[in-house]
Amino acid sequence: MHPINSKCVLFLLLRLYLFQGLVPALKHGDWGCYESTVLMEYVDDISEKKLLPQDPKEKAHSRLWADHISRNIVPTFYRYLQAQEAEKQAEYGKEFEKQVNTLLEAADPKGPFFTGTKLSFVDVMVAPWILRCPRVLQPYRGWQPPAEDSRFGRFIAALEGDDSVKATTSDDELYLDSYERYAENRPNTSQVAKAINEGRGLP
Ligand SMILES: N[C@@H](CCC(=O)N[C@@H](CS)C(=O)NCC(=O)O)C(=O)O
Repeated sequence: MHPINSKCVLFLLLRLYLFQGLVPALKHGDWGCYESTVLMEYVDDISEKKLLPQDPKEKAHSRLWADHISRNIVPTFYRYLQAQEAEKQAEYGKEFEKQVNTLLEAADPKGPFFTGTKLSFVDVMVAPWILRCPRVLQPYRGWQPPAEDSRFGRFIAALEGDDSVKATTSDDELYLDSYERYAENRPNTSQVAKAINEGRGLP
């Protein structure tokens, strides 16, 4: 592609995404892209240390469960947090727990991570939502931590103790502040909140 054309394409891509107002988006040299799963795969492709398994079937297994996170865990997290009636909060709280357990049933039984002893692709995809359990769901929705020796309890401890996860985790105040508007289901809060309220798929 002619350099001027590639710059135009990049500009349009970033403009388009900035216009949509969603993160994450990535600019790498003269190229840019968005959508968290796509970006995760791109970063894995250009990294020496791989997070996705190299065996094609194991790789497909990880992709399948990364899809479960986007399709089920993330929307249920928001439904649980945005629900205002106690009955709905209880219903979505159970649904959220069910979706996390479904993921963990597909994981390596010993773990503590999804594919075994090392942090992998699926762990990185789900970590932000698991970290938000004690930081957001517990204060706003009374989420209860699982038993420490359960598969979920060991999974949380492993994620919380991982150096890469720690290096990319904000302080508790920022989580509380950022998610207050979702917990109160304030109107015109975000595109994600609007999609949940309208029963649509997430952007
Ligand atoms: N499908 C997109 C969704 C991105 C997304 O929902 N981003 C949220 C932050 S985690 C956002 O930008 N929210 C702003 C809004 O809802 O207006 C992805 O996976 O990258």
